[in-house]
Amino acid sequence: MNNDLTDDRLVIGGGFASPYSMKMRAVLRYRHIPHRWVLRNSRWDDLPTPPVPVIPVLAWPDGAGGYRDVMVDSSPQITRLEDEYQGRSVVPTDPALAFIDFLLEDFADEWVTKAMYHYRWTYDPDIEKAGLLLPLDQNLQLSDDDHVSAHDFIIQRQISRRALVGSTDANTPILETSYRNVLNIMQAHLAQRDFFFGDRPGRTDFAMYGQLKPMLWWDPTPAALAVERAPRAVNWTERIDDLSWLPIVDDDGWSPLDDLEETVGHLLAEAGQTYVPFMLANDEALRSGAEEVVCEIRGNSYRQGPFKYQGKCLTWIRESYFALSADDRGRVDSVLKGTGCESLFA
Ligand SMILES: N[C@@H](CCC(=O)N[C@@H](CS)C(=O)NCC(=O)O)C(=O)O
Repeated sequence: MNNDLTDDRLVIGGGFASPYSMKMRAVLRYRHIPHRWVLRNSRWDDLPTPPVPVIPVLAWPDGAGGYRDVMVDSSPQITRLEDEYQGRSVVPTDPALAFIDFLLEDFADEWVTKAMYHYRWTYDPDIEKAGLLLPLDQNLQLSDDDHVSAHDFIIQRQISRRALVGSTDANTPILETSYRNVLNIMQAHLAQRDFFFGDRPGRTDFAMYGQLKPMLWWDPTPAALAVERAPRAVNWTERIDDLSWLPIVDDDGWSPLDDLEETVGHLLAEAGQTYVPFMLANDEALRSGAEEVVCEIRGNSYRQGPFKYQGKCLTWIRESYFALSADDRGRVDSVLKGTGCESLFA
């Protein structure tokens, strides 16, 4: 129960180790949107249960101690915040650039997340750390006995879900290669610019940060790899967490579409070789009712169960692409040409 009826700040309910929670908290901080952070399922959590029980949850207070609305899913959350709050926008003013940003946001949310889940629930030091720390989000005074059972329960449940997101022994080389490629690209990119699309962060920055914070900052196995390969990305992750200090002037600071860093092209090509074949095969499997998604990724076969939400994501990407003016679509096409991403719209 929210006892302070004058507190009309948005509420974000999430967890410290949850990539999408970190993504959305960073957006709220950067945009100077007044908000209150609540650890989901802790004793401060008075949020209604959303239709799908995932985090982060955003909730809008009703001024009477309750909430007038609640929603999940970080991409539509960002879009709604853009409609409701002015200034420090995370959406580029050029619709063609905004589309490229939206596409790479989805690459981070729906593909890079596989590496995140994979590293956390595959290697012993990562499993042990997450198993010990995750239950404490809900209750810092958990008894030692309950801590042991929560540790065991969460480890067992999360490991049993590995295959659902594609973290299997057979897919391991594909996921780990892609993680290393993303690190290399970011190390090179950040040697030139502070953000993916210039001097201010877009949706891709926050989505990538959401997935990289666990991997570069929290989970020991991927973090060690990152310090060695991509120290700039490690430092970048620390910055994106709270960009409330970053000066932003009106709509300034976005790169022109015809002058993007070469490394943005490399990131699109990474998406084109991994996320794109997966999203297309997933869509195909959802349509045909197949039990398994099978696709070729860099000459290896990648398999996992179909994922409904990712079917929705593909629909949203296509809708945004076809909503562009013919001129903007042409400009987008020239950026995507040869990256593999163009197959999404074939
Ligand atoms: N599509 C959602 C994904 C949110 C999500 O998957 N959250 C995970 C944790 S980061 C979750 O709540 N999983 C439910 C569970 O583990 O029981 C978004 O973009 O925010």
